[in-house]
Amino acid sequence: MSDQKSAHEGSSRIGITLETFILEGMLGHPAATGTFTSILNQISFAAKLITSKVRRAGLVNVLGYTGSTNVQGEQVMKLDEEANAALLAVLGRRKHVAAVASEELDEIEVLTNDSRARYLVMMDPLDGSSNIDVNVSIGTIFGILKRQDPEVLVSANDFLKPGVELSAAGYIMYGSSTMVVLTTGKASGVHGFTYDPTCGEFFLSHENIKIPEKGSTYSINEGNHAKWPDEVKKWANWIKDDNKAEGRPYGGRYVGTLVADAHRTLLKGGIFAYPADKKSPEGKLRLLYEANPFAFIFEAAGGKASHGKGRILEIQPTKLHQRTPLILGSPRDVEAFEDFMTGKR
Ligand code: P6P
Repeated sequence: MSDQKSAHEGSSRIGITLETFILEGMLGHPAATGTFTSILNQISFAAKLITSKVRRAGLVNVLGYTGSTNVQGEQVMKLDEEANAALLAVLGRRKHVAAVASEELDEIEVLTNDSRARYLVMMDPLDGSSNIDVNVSIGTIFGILKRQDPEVLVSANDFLKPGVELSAAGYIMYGSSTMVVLTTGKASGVHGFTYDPTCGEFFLSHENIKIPEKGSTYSINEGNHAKWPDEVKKWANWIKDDNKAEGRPYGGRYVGTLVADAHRTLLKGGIFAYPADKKSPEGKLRLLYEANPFAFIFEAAGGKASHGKGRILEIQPTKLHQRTPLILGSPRDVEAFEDFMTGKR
């Protein structure tokens, strides 16, 4: 066979738009179906709407804690409520999504019971809202699940599926630039798209993200040290030990926004951990719309996602807003954490 690659085969796809990437089936099945393409395009449209609000947050009085009115005297919604409203509005427009489970809503929001609505979306519309007022990166997290039986009225139970059943997952990070990172699973890979505000498009910037086997950074809120179980304290001391042969101590990095800490860990390797502790015996982070989407993404990128003693994606949910311990990262680093949690170390 000729070793002369065609121009297209040889050339990188960096620089094509998110829409082209999906429409040309590069995100694999089921993204290549019209319905799914539409949902992903709607989410990227919502990302543009939210970006514009996030970038102006400090100017139009849309701050994390204000309940005040803005300069026009309008009642200001908190940015997370705005993000929730924007996502519900765009997802409800084309009747492809039957219902949404959101961190902002106690119950699911039914968008339509039309049998053509084949998908469900779980989401954290604005993760890290406590960081809005100090201009630190925040984000949106989403998972997309196939509706079991479109002939049956949708209910909260339809969302209570293990994360292995997700059709797709992704996040939007509102950082120094706005990025969408998404996947439909290991076979299609994990891909990042960066927003160019001068033309209003997301361009492929990080094709086929793969997490390093092992990293050199750990990310945990050390302020919780006194509340951790002894196994976590032992791991935290070990990771900081001076052992050059084993690449320790690891560097500490902690933003306090899951999307930012997870994104850095995905790109650079290492470990992010929010274990259970005396204050949060079930863990702090939410299973359906924080842990599962990131676990799906990390496993698709060759990483691991654990609750400390097993896969996040195998947890059988029982409640919409249930919490879980969450450990994300390079395979070697998550395995080491699990060894401490199971007493092997
Ligand atoms: P702590 C933000 O409030 C959040 O939900 C996640 O984005 C983040 O990882 C975590 O809480 C930070 O929690 O207790 O360290 O402030």
